[in-house]
Amino acid sequence: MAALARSALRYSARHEAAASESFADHVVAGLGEEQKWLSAKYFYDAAGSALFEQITRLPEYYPTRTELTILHDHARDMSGYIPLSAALVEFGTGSTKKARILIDAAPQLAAYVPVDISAEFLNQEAAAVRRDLPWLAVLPVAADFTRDFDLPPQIRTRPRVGFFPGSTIGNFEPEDAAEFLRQAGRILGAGASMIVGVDRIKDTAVLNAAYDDAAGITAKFNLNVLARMNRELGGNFDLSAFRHRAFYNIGNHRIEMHLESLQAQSVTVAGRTFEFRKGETIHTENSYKYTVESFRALAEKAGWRPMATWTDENDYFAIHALKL
Ligand code: AVI
Repeated sequence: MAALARSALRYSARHEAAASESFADHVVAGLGEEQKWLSAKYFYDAAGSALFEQITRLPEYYPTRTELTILHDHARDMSGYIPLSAALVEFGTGSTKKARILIDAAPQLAAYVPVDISAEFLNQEAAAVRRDLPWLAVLPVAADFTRDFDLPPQIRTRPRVGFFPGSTIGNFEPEDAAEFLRQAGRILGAGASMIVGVDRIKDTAVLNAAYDDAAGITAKFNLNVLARMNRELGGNFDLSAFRHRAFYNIGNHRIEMHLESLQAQSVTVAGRTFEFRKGETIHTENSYKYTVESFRALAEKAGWRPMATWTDENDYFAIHALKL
């Protein structure tokens, strides 16, 4: 459920035109290309979302744990970038866990606006925050946060602070990440601030392990998209005839996830048949990594001024404060 929010993302420039197409259309188009590919947004059905929650607890998957540590250690400092009686607008609220750390450290906040595509999930989360923090105006917005949406009228006169944790920004192609930041600026308005969690470039072995864990959970997460096509699109993928591949592409500063065909085979899905050569892959995800400087440069290109950056003792992850 938590990851339903992510289903709205445009994971690559190539997906722009595909934003409103059906899963079936997407599969037919993506598997029909020279380099077969699928948008990472299709990972997150109920089974995929549950697997992603497991990933966040894996010993090798450092991002979630590290970001939580940075938030715990520096939330007081971050609070210095949140003006009096401001509204915190969270883009794609998978869970309110991270926002709650910030809210606890920033009693000057007057309102919390979680934005998520799943209204049902959002209302459940909002009710829980309301119960725990009765002094805070909790104003959920059910919307696709990658598109323009209206902020609640109640916060029209309040200063706004955007919140985008989880390095979800890394799943956008860099030009889409810049476009997202530009759009967030338009939505939040003049004088806004933004707090963004971003995974950092680091030792290749650490990165590779985070996306190819010993317990095989990330492999299951990746392969689940084949199972999903079987379930939803009448596919006949044999999951044992594909293997999970994840590696850091140093030149492009990104983890790439693929599903590699272990044999020559033909597969039927969405009423079409696709041929696979032995060793051929379906490219299923990019997860871009940034240095502190390269992310600041991206933010500046999108019209934001970098104000502060907090990190962990290993320099694995960064949380940036930006201002318009
Ligand atoms: C959601 N997103 C930030 C995760 C990432 O690290 O790129 C998705 C993920 N894919 C494999 N493991 C985790």
